[in-house]
Amino acid sequence: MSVEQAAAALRGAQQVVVLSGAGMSAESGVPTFREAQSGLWEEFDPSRLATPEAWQADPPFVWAWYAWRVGLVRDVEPNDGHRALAALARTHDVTIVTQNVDDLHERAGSEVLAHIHGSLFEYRCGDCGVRYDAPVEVPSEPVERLDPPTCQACAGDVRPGVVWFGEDLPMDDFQASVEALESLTKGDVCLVVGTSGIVYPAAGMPAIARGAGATVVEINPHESDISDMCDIVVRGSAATTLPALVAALG
Ligand code: BV8
Ligand code: ZN
Repeated sequence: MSVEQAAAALRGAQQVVVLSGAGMSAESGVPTFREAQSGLWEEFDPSRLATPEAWQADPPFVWAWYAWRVGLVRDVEPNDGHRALAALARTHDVTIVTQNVDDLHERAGSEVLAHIHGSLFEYRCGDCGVRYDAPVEVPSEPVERLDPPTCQACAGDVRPGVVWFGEDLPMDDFQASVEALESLTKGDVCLVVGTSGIVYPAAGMPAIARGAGATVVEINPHESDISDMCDIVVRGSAATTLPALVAALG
């Protein structure tokens, strides 16, 4: 029933803003932040690793984790959920805002307005901030430590181009996302896919869509911190629900 409700909401929508979280990529084989990590990283808590303090304390340790994640994302494919969103954009005005640092939306053919928590595939100097565009070595086997590249401008350590806990979001991306949500009106839809709704300010975005008059639809197999404020809740996974939703649109 809820897929039909969501399809009915989408049918009338002029604009659709998608807010995706780690659950969007789960069925591609990319672990979410809440799931236990695999292998070498099993005993480490991502929210302790994704911080400036962890980086300052031990750059090779944090760099090794990101290099492992780069390799993991390079080795997987977008799933049917990513592809369904790309298909939806052929009939609807779809704007994607993602918390994910992978490139699976893009590899499925979607345009992404904003990676509000940055990208695994962008790097910059941790000291002088200069972008680092040279190829990054990804070890074939997970390693516990790996020296980060050296900045060509100041010899500082190159860091991942992601937003760590306690760091500000990239202002342009964040601003563009808020503007897209605020531009929604009654009858439009905000699709919230695969996020626990725990991390702010991303978790506050569905409320902006609701405040603008849009219908908020959650696609998540489990309850999240934003389920209560969604108009329609579809308890299902991204890779099964999104294709069903697009198919129901006819
Ligand atoms: C900020 C990039 C202003 C890195 C990420 C104290 C000090 C400083 C800040 C704070 C503080 N207290 C609170 C804060 C704010 C903090 C915050 O919100 N903390 C939380 C923990 C309370 N936020 C920040 O720090 C942000 N910056 O506020 O700047 C500022 C500046 C200085 C001081 C104060 C404020 C920056 C946050 C960005 C952190 N970076 N990622 C990297 O990837 O390494 S966050 C990371 O976790 C993800 O990007 C994502 O956003 C977040 C949560 O992950 P989800 O995507 O939701 O995934 P999760 O695993 O949680 O859940 C998966 C969901 O999918 C589940 O619901 C599951 O049911 C569902 N699912 C599973 N399988 C499927 C599925 N769904 C569909 N299909 C499936 N198959
Ligand atoms: Zn530098």
